[in-house]
Amino acid sequence: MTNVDLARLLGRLAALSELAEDNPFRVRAYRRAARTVLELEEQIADLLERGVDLTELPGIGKDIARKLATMVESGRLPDLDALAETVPIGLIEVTEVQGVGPKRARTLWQALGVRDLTELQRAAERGAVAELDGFGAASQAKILAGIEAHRRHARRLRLGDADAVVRPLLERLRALPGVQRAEAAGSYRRRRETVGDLDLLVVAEDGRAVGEALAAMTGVEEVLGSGDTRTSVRLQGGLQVDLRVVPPESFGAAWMYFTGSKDHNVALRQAAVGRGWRLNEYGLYEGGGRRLAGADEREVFAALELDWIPPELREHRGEIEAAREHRLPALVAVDDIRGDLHMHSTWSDGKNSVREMMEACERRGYAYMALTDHSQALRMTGGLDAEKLARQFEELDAITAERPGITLLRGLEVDILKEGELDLDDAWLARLDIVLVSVHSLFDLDRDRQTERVVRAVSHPEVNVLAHPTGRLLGERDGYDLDLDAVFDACLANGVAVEINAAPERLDLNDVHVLAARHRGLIVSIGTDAHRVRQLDSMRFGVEQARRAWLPAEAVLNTRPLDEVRRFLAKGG
Ligand code: DGT
Ligand code: CA
Ligand code: CA
Ligand code: ZN
Repeated sequence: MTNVDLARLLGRLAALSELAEDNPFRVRAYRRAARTVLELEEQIADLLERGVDLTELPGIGKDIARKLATMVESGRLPDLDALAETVPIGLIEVTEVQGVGPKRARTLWQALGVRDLTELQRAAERGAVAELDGFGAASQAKILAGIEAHRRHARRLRLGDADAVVRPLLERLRALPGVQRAEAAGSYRRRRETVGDLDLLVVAEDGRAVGEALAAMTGVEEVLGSGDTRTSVRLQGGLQVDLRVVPPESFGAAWMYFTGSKDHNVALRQAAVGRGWRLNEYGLYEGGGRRLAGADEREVFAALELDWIPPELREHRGEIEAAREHRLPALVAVDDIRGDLHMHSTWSDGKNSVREMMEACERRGYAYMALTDHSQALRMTGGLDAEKLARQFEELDAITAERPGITLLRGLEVDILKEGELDLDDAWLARLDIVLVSVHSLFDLDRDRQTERVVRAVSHPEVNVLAHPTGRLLGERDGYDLDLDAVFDACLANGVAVEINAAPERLDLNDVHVLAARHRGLIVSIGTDAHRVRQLDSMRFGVEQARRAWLPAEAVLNTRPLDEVRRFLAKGG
């Protein structure tokens, strides 16, 4: 069980306890513990394995420590199972609907027998909610809208999780007899950070057979609909898949249409209409009906006198005008990356040794890498103080002496302390090749104080990169309240790069923030924050978000050759 799983179970326990009208202090304690777990850098499972006493963590007492150990051991939380006998588990989702909350959920359950979201929707649609004391027609309408919104948001899957499903699924489809082509479209192809549902396109002789094969695949939980050209299924874990079978002469047009985005499509269609033509998912047609293009995307773009637009840019942010004027940027690509500037080793909470991380980076063909373990304030991670750093340097001297293949930059991910002070003294900061700074505590400070804190940290002359600048965890935790404009200004004034943290649960900065950063002229560093060798693979997720922000390779620090990176780190340009 990961920390996210553990926090989710504790959160559910808190919600059910509250619905059961349990002691409010206990409810609060569960919530607090869930947050502590979520904000931890190191996995609870690893802490337990090392024999760390969990009660040392803030907000974790003996009782919750025991629960955590049970969950890690068995994957279950018996108290939650017991409570679920008396309170319907589906009510938790009801409490999450805007305008409901635990008190009202309890009322809806006891007065109307509502046990889950669907039952609440039915009760509201037949008008029963409006008749309850303290509800009324307005609040019933609000609840219906809330259910709709909840369904829209709560069901989005992180891109990284979608990838794990989609890649094997496409392979299986491509291996089916009679399938000529199978591709993903939609937000997945545009590499949005989360995916609502998955849109797949297939060229095949027998559409029905492909649909049936999809429906029969392992991992498919429910078939929502099927026909000759379209099949919809829901996978375990909730992702909905819409598969469409298209004729080869329409494939390009269909791929464009279902890749979207919707706003991009609308603008593109207007471009066709402007010439007296028609563009839809079947092809591009002259007014008289003569077909101009359709089989191939590039052919359709070319017929419209547009350069081909990479899917990541199809968000209606000026890409069509840029394609017309041949000024789309050459977007950064994974192959442009020459090094990874954020990673951890067993010196703090990483799972692989420095040597293993170096070998893995060398295998990737990187010219350089930065080792950036945590600083001492993150005690649970075994963060480094000056004394430990000195010992690390000795090991690094020995390793670099034997490995000429890749350059190791000596770094640290230095914690930003309460008032923006740094968690290492200046003399040691000066000895590092690269200094990352980041916030790992006091997420709740008000906007002004949080902003001041981060601005002060990046204004320190030894700082090079602001790592995971907003602190958000996708789908789990919003970023801290921060005036990013002010932070960006301070970074620019001090020669500090902002990070795209490529870990799929972070993607921080996001695409929109990166666009803003780039407009200000900031340099972006893409770092994986890898805590084990395998996570070095996350680089591509960071690159994809950079592409969504229109970044060319020059805007990304770690596409540059080593001497230029060193010059940047020395604040010489
Ligand atoms: P998602 O699934 O919420 O992450 O986002 P998308 O972009 O994958 O949206 P989805 O699955 O509803 O539709 C896939 C694509 O199909 C969408 O990006 C554009 C196209 N599309 C869907 N509905 C419409 C529409 O009403 N008009 C136009 N022009 N295109 C549409
Ligand atoms: Ca979709
Ligand atoms: Ca769809
Ligand atoms: Zn980190």
